[in-house]
Amino acid sequence: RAVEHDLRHAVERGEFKVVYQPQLAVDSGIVVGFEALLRWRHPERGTVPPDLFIPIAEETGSILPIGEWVLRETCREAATWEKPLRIAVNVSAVQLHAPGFAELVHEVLFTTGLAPARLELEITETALVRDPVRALTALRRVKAMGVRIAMDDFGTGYSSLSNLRAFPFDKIKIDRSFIRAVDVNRETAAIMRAVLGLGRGLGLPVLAEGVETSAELAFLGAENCHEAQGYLLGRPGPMAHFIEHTREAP
Ligand code: G
Ligand code: G
Ligand code: MN
Ligand code: NA
Repeated sequence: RAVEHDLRHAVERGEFKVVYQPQLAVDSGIVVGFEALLRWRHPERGTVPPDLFIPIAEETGSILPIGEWVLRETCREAATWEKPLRIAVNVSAVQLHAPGFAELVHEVLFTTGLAPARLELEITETALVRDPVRALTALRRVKAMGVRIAMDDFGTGYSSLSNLRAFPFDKIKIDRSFIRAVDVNRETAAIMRAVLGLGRGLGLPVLAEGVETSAELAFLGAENCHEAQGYLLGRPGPMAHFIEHTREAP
């Protein structure tokens, strides 16, 4: 496929960029960090969404140089921010299982000078199932450096609960399918309360993804959800955009 070939050269051609989406503390409304989201500007196709190219990059292995580029780019950028906010970076299963992943994280932190505690790696449950022993080893090694680990898309995997127990997560990111209409849907609200209780019991902060309405945000506030992210609070954008709007500037 043409996309495969183009992906292999996209890093060196400078076709990728990172956009940032703010993550806010629900009680204070203060921005506490940003999630880095990859965008590919293809010379003919225009902007290709990650849902489309990341699976291909994982299949062909080009996710390794791409993932390394994202990590380096975001750590370098975050190290220049005035406020020491957190930067969350998505890590694919292929990266997590590749030999040398922990060494790469260590080297990027050293080279960019970013404090390890400011880096959070977002790992989906599906990234853990391929080779759980190997995944656990890699996660323990990055955690030992002081890097934080968030479980991404919580609730959509096969064994969310056992994964929470088996892996050293620092945060639960609840999938946006559980936030939509949480203020009016009784089942969704019951699930959200249960997950928030789970987070409290385990001592893990919970972030709600995909918050789009103020009624959803009000529900999260009333139920003491720690953090939120979504179009209501800020769309993914270039860092320059946040620096101009001083309220969110890092
Ligand atoms: O930004 P958007 O909502 O289009 O992202 C779609 C999907 O692509 C999300 O599941 C997100 O986690 C994933 N994604 C975005 N950026 C990256 C990245 O840098 N690496 C990996 N592995 N996944 C990413
Ligand atoms: O899977 P992950 O959580 O990494 O993906 C984040 C994706 O969710 C990004 O592609 C981002 O653009 C998207 N996203 C962020 N906020 C919202 C929102 O409020 N609504 C919807 N539908 N998508 C969102
Ligand atoms: Mn994510
Ligand atoms: Na997610």
